[in-house]
Amino acid sequence: IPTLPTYSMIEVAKHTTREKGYWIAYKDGVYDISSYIENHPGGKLVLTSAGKALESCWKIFTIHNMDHVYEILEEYRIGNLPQGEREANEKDVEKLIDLFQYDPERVNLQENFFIRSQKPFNAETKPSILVSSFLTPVEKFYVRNHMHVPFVSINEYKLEISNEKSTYTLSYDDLREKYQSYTITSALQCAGNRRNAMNNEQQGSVRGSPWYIGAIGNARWTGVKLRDVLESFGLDKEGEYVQFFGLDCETPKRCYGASIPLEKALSDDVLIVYEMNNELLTRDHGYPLRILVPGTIGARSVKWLNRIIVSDKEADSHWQKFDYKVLPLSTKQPQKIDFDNTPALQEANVNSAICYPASNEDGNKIKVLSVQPNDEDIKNKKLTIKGYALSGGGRQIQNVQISLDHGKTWYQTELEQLAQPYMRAWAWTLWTYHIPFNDIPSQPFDIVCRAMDTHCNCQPDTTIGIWNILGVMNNAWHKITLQIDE
Ligand code: MTE
Ligand code: MO
Repeated sequence: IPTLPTYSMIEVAKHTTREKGYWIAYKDGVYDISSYIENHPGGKLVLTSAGKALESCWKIFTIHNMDHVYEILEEYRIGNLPQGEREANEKDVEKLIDLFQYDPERVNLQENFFIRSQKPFNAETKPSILVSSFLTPVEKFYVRNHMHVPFVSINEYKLEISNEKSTYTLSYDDLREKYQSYTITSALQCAGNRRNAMNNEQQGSVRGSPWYIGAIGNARWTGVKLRDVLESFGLDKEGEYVQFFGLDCETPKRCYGASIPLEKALSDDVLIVYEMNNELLTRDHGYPLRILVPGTIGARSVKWLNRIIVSDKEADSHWQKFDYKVLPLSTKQPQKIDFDNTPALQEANVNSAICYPASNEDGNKIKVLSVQPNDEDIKNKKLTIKGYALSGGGRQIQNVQISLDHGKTWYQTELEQLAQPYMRAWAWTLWTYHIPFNDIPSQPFDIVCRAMDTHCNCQPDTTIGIWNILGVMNNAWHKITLQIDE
């Protein structure tokens, strides 16, 4: 745009404060996005690229839907970049991509996962694997990373624990030697699990990684009680929240972070974990230490734990304040005010899904699933159906049912679950049902499942009443359509 002045990247780099304004470069333009940031929650994220080229941040975070930002960006254009600066930006991009070169090596990905993004790495477990064992093997457990995987040298590692008045540190060995170890079995599920079903024609599309039903797993977690650690420093008396920050940071001050109420933090089963299924935590799952908040959305179980802060406030992180919330259901363009007025998600809701039969193809793409009954099923003249169910806050599943006529008639499934103390049912439930061939209506046919927890919380039949723009907490009846090939 010839009528606008030309600014170098050096000039752009000086504008990273409220006083000077927040400038960014994108393609061959220079933009002053100060007023955009004031009014848009997503703007806070864009802020990480203030003074830089926008591409340098967004190219690597491929899952963020930034299309709408690019569209409105033109309104904020104040100038042009001189020729040649573009190439310089390109180098910037490369530098940032390098962060991911320290991600762990990952094996058998195609066999175990549907991969949602590589940088950052996000992969969900294939459905048939979910129901093939009560504990999900570590190498098949879903991975949800918002950034690169930080590289931790254990000798230098220190966990910082503080409140406003005092700061303490623990080495990895201190933590393992000074506190008693505990093991619990607990499911971990992303609040965005099953999000893709909220992308539908009637209701529109939602933001975020398009998970099918596999952003979930169930494991044994070993560590020390967060309560024991807080008590040992006298940090259990004051404050309303406990904040956790990871070592994965976009800038030194913007690290992954989340918080939970102090009361939950002091409850029996919130752990600082070092082992998953009796093996040291792997790097993708938070080595050397992560938090496990059972019964609560996965986002609060912070990996690569760096700091614990007892505070009167919730964590001041993007993921606590501007994500993982069920925004007012009519909201299509989230505003800061929506986020400020909506509580951060904590406890999970009741949910279930059909995982078998399944195919190796991405569940999101299958309209009709063709199955060949196995020999056992042919002999018994029954088709075996399996899935998982779970609820939040320690509530046990009391039943899971399936229907072949969209909810008029229901069949009770057999449950595999652990005996767990009241309100401490953290593990998931696996369920099985054998459909007599005679009960199968004309083909192809739909199967839906639904679960009820011990507090009689039920799943809604469709997404109609629960659709939300961030696509979180989808627990509508899960439906698959089958065609039996004989
Ligand atoms: N902790 C850090 N430091 N960084 C992250 O990106 N992702 C969170 C949570 N803890 C995340 C994190 C989210 S949204 C989920 S669902 C779980 O970790 C996923 O844990 P997993 O990758 O071990 O399955
Ligand atoms: Mo998540």
